[in-house]
Amino acid sequence: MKERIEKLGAQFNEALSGITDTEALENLRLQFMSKKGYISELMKELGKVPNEQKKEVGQTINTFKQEITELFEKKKDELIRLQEEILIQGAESYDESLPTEDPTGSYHPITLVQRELEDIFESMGFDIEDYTEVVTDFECFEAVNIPPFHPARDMQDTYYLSTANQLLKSHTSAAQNAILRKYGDALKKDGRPIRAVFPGRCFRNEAVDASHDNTFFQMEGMMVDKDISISNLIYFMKTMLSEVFGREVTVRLRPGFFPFVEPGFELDIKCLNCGGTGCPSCGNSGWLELCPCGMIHPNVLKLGGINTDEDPFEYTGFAFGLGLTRLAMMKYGVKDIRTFNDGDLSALSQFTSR
Ligand code: FA5
Repeated sequence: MKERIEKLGAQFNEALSGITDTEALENLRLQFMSKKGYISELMKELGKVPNEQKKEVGQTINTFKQEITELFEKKKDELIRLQEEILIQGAESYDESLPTEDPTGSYHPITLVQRELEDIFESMGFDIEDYTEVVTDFECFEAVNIPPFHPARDMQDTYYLSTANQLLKSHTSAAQNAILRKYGDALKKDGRPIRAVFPGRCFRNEAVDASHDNTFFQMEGMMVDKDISISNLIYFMKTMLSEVFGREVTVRLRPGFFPFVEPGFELDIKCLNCGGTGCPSCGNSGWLELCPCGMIHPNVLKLGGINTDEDPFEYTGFAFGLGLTRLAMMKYGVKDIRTFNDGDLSALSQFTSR
């Protein structure tokens, strides 16, 4: 038996020294260590060895098994290292500074519209803010005057997370409280008006159609100072729209209910895809709800630390929630909102040069 083990050892070493890839190494391992391999055969033969020699022979087989296992592992590591070196050498021949023949990437149309709007609002003295997509129930609802169990919550079918009190932002108004708190001190101490816009992705459990998606962008805006009125709101909305479209567009302002503004309005734009005759982009109404807005509700200003109960109207302000995705539809003549999220590069890469 000892002789047989020695012979197998020599056979293993010889085979191992000629191996240059992991597949051949695995075959050798199976030859020796699989259920039908040489080691199993040796273990079966152990049964025929006289009892007084069994212990010693058993130990020799185990030692042999251990030795070839170690040699196998060592060879495996060597081969993997070698393969990595080959890959690294190959990578060195890649020069990332060389020009590529692939066409350059393009901006998503929403990014383009968002940047354009940011420039417009920045030129009117607005700060640009970013906000998280996961927010708390307080930020999204309570801070904007929608208490728990209030029926106004039904206006937005929301994705709640299993984490306590968190949800995917259903509207950019979720950042209003943070904005009021961030800029409130400068308003009260230095008289610097709050003027901020904050774009962001919103999520709602919508029945998706040509003008509704479950993931879309809004751009919220707020202005707060002493004596801010509806005229200020209308001026900023009109300026923004004529700048974005580069021409006069037909808008209509009608009353709208949102718990965080009083009074509240719906600002609709006459559908630019059909000229107002009705099409799927505007739900066949000829008008597209684009930018609800209104004068900020006293409760929101109070919760944001701006006014106190003693003088709930010391500061006033307006807020709006522009549908950025719908604006992009109108600006670029996109007929179906789903185009923006379906990842079809042939459609989405057309806008950068415009
Ligand atoms: C709101 O989300 C309010 N937070 C807006 C607001 C802010 C009002 C500040 C007053 C003051 P609404 O649910 O209507 O309101 O959405 C605002 C805009 O987002 C809509 O006019 C529309 O342009 C866009 N929008 C809403 N739902 C979708 C959707 N499912 N797909 C695409 N755009 C949408």
